[in-house]
Amino acid sequence: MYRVNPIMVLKLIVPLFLMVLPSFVFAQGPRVINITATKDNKFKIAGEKEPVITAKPGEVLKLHIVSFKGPEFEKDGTAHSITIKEFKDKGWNIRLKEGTFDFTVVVPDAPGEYKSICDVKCGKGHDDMTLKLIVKS
Ligand SMILES: [Cu+2]
Repeated sequence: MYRVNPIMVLKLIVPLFLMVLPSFVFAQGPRVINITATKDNKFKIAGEKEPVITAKPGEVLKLHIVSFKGPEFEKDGTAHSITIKEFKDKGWNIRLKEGTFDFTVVVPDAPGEYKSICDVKCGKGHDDMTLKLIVKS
């Protein structure tokens, strides 16, 4: 009958564990960007004068968003959006209700400047409710 030798198993598992261990110890979460969607329909980004996110190609970001309803919103309560046309299908079409939310996004690989618009009619200021994503390495 075949029996598993516990020593053999240890000899296999211990080196594997030691190889994988540093990736746990040194693993850092994604960089957090603190964003506020204000009730007068503006995006504010902590630490920035203008609503600009600067990131490296392929960087993973956690967008921590506090969102307030403007004077107008959609029937289902959607208040604003962060929508970058070019990357709509890659997670850059974030629909915001009122509240606090975290979204994890991946920055596009192609360096450049991308404009995010709000595609929810949120009232006065809506057309200017933009945000800029600058991708550079
Ligand atoms: Cu809007």
